[in-house]
Amino acid sequence: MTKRALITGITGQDGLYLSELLIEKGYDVYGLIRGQNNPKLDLVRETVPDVKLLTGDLTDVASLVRVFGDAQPDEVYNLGAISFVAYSWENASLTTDVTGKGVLNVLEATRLYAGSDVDKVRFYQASSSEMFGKVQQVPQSESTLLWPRSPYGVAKVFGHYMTINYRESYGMHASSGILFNHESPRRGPEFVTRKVSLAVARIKLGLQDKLTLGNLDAKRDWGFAGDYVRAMWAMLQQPVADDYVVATGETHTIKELLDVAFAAAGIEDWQPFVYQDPAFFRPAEVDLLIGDASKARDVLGWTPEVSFEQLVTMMVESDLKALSASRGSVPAALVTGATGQDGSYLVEA
Ligand code: NDP
Ligand code: GDR
Repeated sequence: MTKRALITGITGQDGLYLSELLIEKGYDVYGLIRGQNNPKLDLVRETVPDVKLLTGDLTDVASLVRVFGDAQPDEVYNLGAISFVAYSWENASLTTDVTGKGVLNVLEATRLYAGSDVDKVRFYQASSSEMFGKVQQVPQSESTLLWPRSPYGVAKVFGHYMTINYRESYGMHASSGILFNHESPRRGPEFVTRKVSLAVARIKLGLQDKLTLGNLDAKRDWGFAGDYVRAMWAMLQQPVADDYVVATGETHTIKELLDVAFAAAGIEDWQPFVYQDPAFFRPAEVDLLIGDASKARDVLGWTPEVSFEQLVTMMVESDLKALSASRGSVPAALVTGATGQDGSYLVEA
């Protein structure tokens, strides 16, 4: 029988990669989409046209109950969240509602949907290496003490323990993937890897001459999103639910990211282009992330396939290609009298 999966966060980076993977495996995929006119709707329809979209919001438990009734899922992947760490200080309460309590809402909708048959559905929670926060132990594993350093991290810790609690309280097949940073050409431009790859491409094409960043000494364990969604799926295929760290085991500074990204565009020295601004520093930083994914390797058989250098080069090349294509396809026009009535309508058109 065809398996059915419900994904929250369908418009995000991971939602798209996971949809592609599940469709390739023959699943019927349902995606939760929010808002009356989500700007990423067209992107989802173009990238994964077979996904069926259902309207709802992580903060609205009634909408989730309805969506479960419509999708009748065998597997639920809870990827929806306010996921930008820097933003979480500015909107801590909203982040707590969506990234934290949103998990409880989906767990509760899952429990109600399953009723007395807990084996009816399996649940995946998108936990994060941001939960480790202040460095206690290197590399970080499933048993490392959690010490979150941002409102986002605190909200993720809530979701993580709530997932474990539902597993222990109700016997639900609820697993939590503690994923370290993973990136791709689909990464949002607010995150540092994509901010850098876009800027490098624009600098190369003469569209920009300056890249302003925050802390260049932070270290992250960066992998490829396409590799990481395989681990999510593998967790839900296990006979027993559990928690797994998913990481490459390699760490790099932002400076090393700059080295590889600029080199990928044929620019030897990034120093003349890169500036620092305190506005991009965080009130509290996670200084060092490096994950020990040996449990995922041993139990799930998971290993990453794309290296750091390949990942960063892929992102720069993708941005160069897209920017070159869009530049080539937009004709230039000179409008005299642009401030007048007709001129301003013409400029707008
Ligand atoms: P994105 O930021 O790309 O996507 C987040 C998704 O959440 C979007 O689809 C967004 O939809 C949705 N969303 C936000 N608010 C709500 C809401 N109130 N109701 C329903 N949906 C909502 O994240 P990623 O794809 O990168 O990450 C997926 C998950 O994995 C997130 O939970 C993230 O915190 C977690 N994670 C990510 C890591 C990474 O390195 N990428 C590492 C570890 C964990 P909309 O279009 O409506 O805004
Ligand atoms: P992170 O990713 O906070 O690890 O969260 P992000 O790319 O935003 O930051 C990584 C590191 O880069 C430093 N940095 C900058 N970051 C951004 N965004 N912009 C800058 O200009 C800049 N300059 C330096 C940051 O200080 C930080 O140390 C991501 C998200 O996907 C989370 O949802 C996920 O849970 C974690 O990864 C694991």
